Amino acid sequence: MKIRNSLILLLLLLVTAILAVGPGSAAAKGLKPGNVTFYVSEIEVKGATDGIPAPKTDPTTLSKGYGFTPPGKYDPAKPNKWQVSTYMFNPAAMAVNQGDTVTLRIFVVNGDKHINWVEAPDGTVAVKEHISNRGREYIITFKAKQAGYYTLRCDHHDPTMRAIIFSVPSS
Ligand SMILES: [Cu+2]
Repeated sequence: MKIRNSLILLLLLLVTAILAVGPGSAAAKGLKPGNVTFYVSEIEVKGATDGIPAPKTDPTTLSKGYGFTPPGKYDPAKPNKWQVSTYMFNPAAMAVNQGDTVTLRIFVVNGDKHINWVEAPDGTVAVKEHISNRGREYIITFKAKQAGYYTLRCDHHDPTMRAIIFSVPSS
């Protein structure tokens, strides 16, 4: 009986803890809008192998931003070697509170050119389009007036190169 009561108490504590930190909780609602800064890298992840046979992937059918270099085209000296690659933002998911002033300090690690902008939850432009080049840091700021998903986008590698900034509703 003691063990059962202890388990019930533990369960109640767990539920209370989950409710206390959840996005719709009083704790989240009590937060005042502030300034939030994220450091975001623009990176390319790639990998090549001749250790396994290449799939029959047609690179022209892949989503833009995904790359597949088939055997023979990757390295003529190694006819079985092939490569896959993708461009991405890191981190690709962030969270802020509605009303926060959001600063993204974006560093371009890979890719000579990206075309970046931020889309608001209602589809309007939160930050205008600008070209980003490798080796430079770009600082953009916007106020998360709306609740929902802001999207950091790259038109050059869309739709695969996107990052979500979730604006948690203030009420
Ligand atoms: Cu890009």
